[in-house]
Formats: sequence, C-alpha cells, structure tokens
Amino acid sequence: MANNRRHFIIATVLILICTVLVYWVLDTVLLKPAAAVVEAGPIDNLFDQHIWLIAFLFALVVVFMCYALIAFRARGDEGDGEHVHGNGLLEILWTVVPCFVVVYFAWISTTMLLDLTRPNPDEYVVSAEGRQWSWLFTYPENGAVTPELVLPVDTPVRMDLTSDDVLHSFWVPEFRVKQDTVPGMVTHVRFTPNVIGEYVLRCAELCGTNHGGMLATVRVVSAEEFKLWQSEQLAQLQE
Ligand SMILES: [Cu+2]
Repeated sequence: MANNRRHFIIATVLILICTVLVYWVLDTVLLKPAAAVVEAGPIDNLFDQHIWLIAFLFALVVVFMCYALIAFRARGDEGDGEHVHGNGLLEILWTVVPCFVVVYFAWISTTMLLDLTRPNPDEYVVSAEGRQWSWLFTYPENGAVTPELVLPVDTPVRMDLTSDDVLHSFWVPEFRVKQDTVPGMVTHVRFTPNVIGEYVLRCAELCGTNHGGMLATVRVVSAEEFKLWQSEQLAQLQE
C-alpha cells in the first residue's frame, strides 16, 4: 500500500512537471501575432486554457504510460501478469471529470460567442466581398469601393460579408475572429480595432489555385486620418 502511494506521488509530480514543460513548448511554438482588437483578451484567454488542458492530457497519458513501462516492467518474469477486473471508482471519475470539463468549455465558449456577435448600436458597417482571388470593400455610408480596408481606431466595426463565387473566409490574425463568406447570403463579423497599424487580411477557406494569394491590406488609422481618407474617397467618386 505504501509502495502504491509512493508510485502515485512520483507519477503525479512527473505529470505536473511534464504539463508545465509541454505548455511552455506549445506557448513558445504557437506564436500568436500581437493582438490589435479589444476582443482579443477573452479569446486569447480561452486559447490559453485549451493549451493548458491539452498539455495536461498529453502529460497524463504519456507520463503514466512511460512510468508504468519502467517501474512495473517484468524483471525476467515472463508469466502472465495479475488479472484486473475493472475499478468502479476510477471508471466513475474518468467519466464524470471529462463531462465537467466539456460542459465548462462549452459554457465559456458559448457565452463568449454570444458576446462577440452581439450587435452594437454604434457599430461602423463595411461590406466585404470575397471572390477568386481578391477582396473588395464597400462603404455603405458613401458608396466608396476600395481594394484595401481602412478602419477608424477604437470604433466597433461590423463587416457584412458576401461571396461572388465560392466559400472564402475573412481572417486577420491580429483581430483573432474569423468568419466564412458564403455565396447567396450575408454573414457578419464584429471587432473593435484598438491599435493603429497595417495588417493583412487572408482568406482562410481553401478556395482554388490562388487561395494563398488572396490577401488585402487592412489599415487601422486615427479618427482624423479616417475622416481625411473618407473625403478623398468622396472626391474621387464625384470626379
Ligand atoms: Cu481562399
């Protein structure tokens, strides 16, 4: 019994160490670009919780397996091992605990999705059309049509997305959110850019030969610069 407890304590400590190491490796390898929207905080937090869970599950399986292989190996004895006929407590635990984990992640993911997709009365609307293999943006308030997306900083934005041909997907990694564009319907994606800068919009849905080249420049500018840009667009329209 004392020996069992010793094995259990050693394995638990090894699992905890392995969890931290795997988390550290994944966190180092899966580099996310610096966030540039208000909504990034909770999204990155959810991502982080998943990475911790993945690291723990990996450690749980691999450490137990390796520990058992080494600590309980048959030393010259090739006879049958002891027969085990199930363990009620263990079976209840490994059914109930994962259930709670799944419900927990479903709950926080659903509430976050509802939060991120909730309409905001002050949102600034821009339409984006995806086509093989480029993007086109329309500003409904003045009818300007541009190949680059220019947005005012610190303003909630709603993109109305459509497709001219096949499925595409609107994705700016720094904005974290992603949404498919679907032929024949309008889909929406909402975010609030909070860092002035230049980003790249990428198509994230395999859509044909030049899918990888389906990029567009996204510029997040100050309110003054945005007004200037709007008046330039308007002047061009009136020419
Ligand atoms: Cu694509």
